[in-house]
Amino acid sequence: MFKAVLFDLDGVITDSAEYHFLAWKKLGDELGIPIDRAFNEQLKGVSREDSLRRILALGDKKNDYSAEAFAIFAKRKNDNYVETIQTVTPNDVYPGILELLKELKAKKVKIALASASKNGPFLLERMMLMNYFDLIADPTKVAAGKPAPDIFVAAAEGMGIDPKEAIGIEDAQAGIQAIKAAGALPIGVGEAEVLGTDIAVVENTSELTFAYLSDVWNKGQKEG
Ligand code: B16
Ligand code: MG
Repeated sequence: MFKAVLFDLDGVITDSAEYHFLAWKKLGDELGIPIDRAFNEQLKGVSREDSLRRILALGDKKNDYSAEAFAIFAKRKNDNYVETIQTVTPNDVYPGILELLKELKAKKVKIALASASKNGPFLLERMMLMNYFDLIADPTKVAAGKPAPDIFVAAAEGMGIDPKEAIGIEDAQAGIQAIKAAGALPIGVGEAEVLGTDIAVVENTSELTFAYLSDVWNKGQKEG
């Protein structure tokens, strides 16, 4: 049986992935770089700075700005994003997530946050979920962001658990890659066409019950 669940935040626990998208879109419009939802899939799970690099590359403006301008753009996006998440409440927790957290606690399965976001702790506080988490991996302390495995490895090992004994839940292509690279078992939230047909994917977080996770784990163990 799995010993831990490593949660992504944006797009898994709540709809903040949409706010990230809108904030990047606003900045993109200001820079004359249109960002659509298809391109946004490449930004999900990716750090603020790496996201901005990808956006500038998309607009062929990679070498157009100084380090100071780059920092100002990143801050402007974050200020905009932070403004939109001020009103998040426990009602914004995605369906089934609170129930899953409670079930995991009851079964003594460890729970960690493996989010790339520096705003993760603030959002957990707003949703009153902080107490469920045994550990919040610090994205500023890992050498490489998603798709590198570092944040998932830090989340599992920080709780004294081998990543191979953990399930990771993600809504991003970069995040699924990171979970696989860490050696944990991935479950995707979203569309199989986007996240991969080789892994378990749910369309809605209400499907993420303890029974479902156990089922995926047992199948994964047999196949692996
Ligand atoms: P911040 P996750 C990621 O969070 C988001 O998916 C991504 O869009 C964002 O750029 C990244 O966090 C950094 O967030 O700018 O708030 O530090 O999906 O890993 O929970
Ligand atoms: Mg995410």
